[in-house]
Amino acid sequence: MSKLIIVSNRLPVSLVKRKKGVAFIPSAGGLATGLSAVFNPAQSAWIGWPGLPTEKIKDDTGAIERELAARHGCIPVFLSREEEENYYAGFSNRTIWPLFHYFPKYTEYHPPQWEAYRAVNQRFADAALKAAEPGDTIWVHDYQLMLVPEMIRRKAPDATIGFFLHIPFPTFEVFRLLPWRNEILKGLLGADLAGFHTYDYAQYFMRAIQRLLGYESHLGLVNDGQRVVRADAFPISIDFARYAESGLDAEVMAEMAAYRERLTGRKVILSIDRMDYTKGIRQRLEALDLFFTQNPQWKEKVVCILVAVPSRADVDRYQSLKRNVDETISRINGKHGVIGWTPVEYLYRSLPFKALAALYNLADAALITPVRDGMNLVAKEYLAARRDEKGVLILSEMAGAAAELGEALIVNPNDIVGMAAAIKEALEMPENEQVRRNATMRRRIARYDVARWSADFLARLDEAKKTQARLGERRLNPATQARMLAACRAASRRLFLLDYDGTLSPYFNDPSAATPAPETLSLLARLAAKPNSHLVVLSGRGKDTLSEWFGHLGISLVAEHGAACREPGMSEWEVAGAAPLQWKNEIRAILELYADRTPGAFVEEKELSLVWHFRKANADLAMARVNELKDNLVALTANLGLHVQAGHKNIEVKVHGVTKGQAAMRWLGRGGWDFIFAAGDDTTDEDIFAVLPAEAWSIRVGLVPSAANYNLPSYRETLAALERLAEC
Ligand code: GDG
Repeated sequence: MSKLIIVSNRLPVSLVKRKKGVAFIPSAGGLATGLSAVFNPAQSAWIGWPGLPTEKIKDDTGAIERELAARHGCIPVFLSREEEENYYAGFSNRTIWPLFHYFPKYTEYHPPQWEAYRAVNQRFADAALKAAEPGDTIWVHDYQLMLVPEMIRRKAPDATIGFFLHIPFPTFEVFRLLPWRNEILKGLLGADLAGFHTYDYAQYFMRAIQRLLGYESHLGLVNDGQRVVRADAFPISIDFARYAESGLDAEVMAEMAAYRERLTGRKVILSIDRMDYTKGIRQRLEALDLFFTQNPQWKEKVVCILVAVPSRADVDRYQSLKRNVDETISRINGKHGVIGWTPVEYLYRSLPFKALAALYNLADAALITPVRDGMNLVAKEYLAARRDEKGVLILSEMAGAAAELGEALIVNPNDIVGMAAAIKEALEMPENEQVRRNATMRRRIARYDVARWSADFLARLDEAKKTQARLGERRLNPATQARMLAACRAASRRLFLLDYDGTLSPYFNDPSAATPAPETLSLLARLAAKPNSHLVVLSGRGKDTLSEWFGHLGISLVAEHGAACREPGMSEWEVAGAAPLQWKNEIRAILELYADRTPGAFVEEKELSLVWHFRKANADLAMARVNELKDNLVALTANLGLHVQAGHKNIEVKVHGVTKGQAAMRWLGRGGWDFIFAAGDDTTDEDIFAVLPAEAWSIRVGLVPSAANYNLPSYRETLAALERLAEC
């Protein structure tokens, strides 16, 4: 039976040192609580670090491994103190965490820590490879393990790998600050499905790929030329029933009663987070301070219970944050408090679940105002716990949860005045309005709980695999290639129709850099020299370039996507039609205007066409301009007998009816070919595929849908296939 293998930095249980040996306790934090709810040890395995450095475990590792496997379904990856310091406290929490939460000032860039991150990621990947059997699904989690998908893929090319990021994926301007940004993106692209909490994060991820790696994405599918990877939003949720039922638990009720007695009728504002600078605890305290200053009538009538769970205490930023929070709370309590009333009741520790549930159930408002948060589960847990649908959620717009919880009082966590006003509004909100808002949000969370979230992710992963399989079936595989070679060998007249850029050569930013390699020229010469064979190179390039590159090979050439042809023995190029070209002045002026407004774009003039190239331009700006330009051109060209065609990072305006397909008919029309091979990577090559007889061997380079019979991932595989044809 196939199984699910979860890979995350921490296991759902953590090792703690006891007087006699070690013990296991449930791990804290959003990822552990979220995933534990869907983890079934009978059908899954969980790989992760158990939380104590090897130095503290000494020689007990074998026993720990056995106990983790038998009692928890877990496989440990043991880390030394040094690995923990460099990979976890270092690169993960001093580089990625602050940067991805928009704290570039806190971000440190240390090459040795990056090396440690890589080495430890490799250890997690090796553990996953060891545990996985064919048919298993590997689900890698979070920012500490972003290289793992690619590391697994390298050794297990067919593995099913999902990745989920629990923190925000930042915008390009922030992400680009990372010196190792390309490696991180390539690491993630090893997955079949990359999941994020919100649509925005998924968009930022695809934008970064486009800008940094140059891979296009369409409808959430990223194509790196070899594989198609899906990126999508899956807002993580909670175990709704567990929280919804918590208020019925006798122990929870007893806790609530005890709290109520001590609170002597005062209202409660609840604040719960890990002690982290991303959670906006200081700003929240400033807002409380202002609230009490502006609303003295609320003094002694309300208390804020602030729970801060110790976190990453070995990172200095967290130590200084803790000092700062301690001081701010003392200041506020000193300033506003009176004997018998302390405005902020501060707990710096992790509470048992039942105590937490009691607080959720009795709080009149929850003040959740992170300055940046991937999702924030506390917000959802608070709402879920309230069977009475009462209580007011004050939520930061910078939390991923705000995308789903629009009925909350949404605040900007940097707006102290706005937050103070929201606290007042929450405390004074009529109960029927509280219920109206919460009922809607609770229904949403109940429907999309954590079980649905994980099932949804895994179903999409399955679908992504199927999409790949469909594209894979169209791949020119070795068996089909063998049939193709046999057909080529048996044929008496062979025709080869080949595109150049992207098909026989990679793309370069500077088009003039794509001069054919000597091996490619030799390959074309050998193909052309095969007895009874004819070779045609059909390109969008101009006559002069093609003459210069291929003129000496004795092959046929088609320039400008069909505008001009030259066969061996012809002294001149034959130009298709001799249409008057006045249109060029008008169109050129528009294209030049757009080139001036788009740094990096330029206009190329050809015999029968004008081309607007944007491969060197900023991709976002170019996309905006392309749409505008296309609209403009379509309106202008409609009555001029012109055709606007989008190519690979260009837009071409040309005389109607001039296509590579129409040019290919010059040879196809002569008939008598019993082996036809055509390859191209561009939409302009689809015109060739469309006019080929059904039995032709047609190949679209790049894994995209096409009228060709087969696909090959890149020009490399195409050259290899041609090499075999030349030899046969
Ligand atoms: C990361 C992302 C994303 C808190 N205090 C206690 C306690 N908790 C539990 C809560 C909740 C979890 O810890 C915290 O989850 P969050 O989502 O709020 O925050 P992070 O830990 O930063 O989680 C976050 C999450 O991953 C999931 O993808 O939402 O954006 O940063 O479940 O209940 N639990 C107990 N005692 C406490 O005192 N028992």
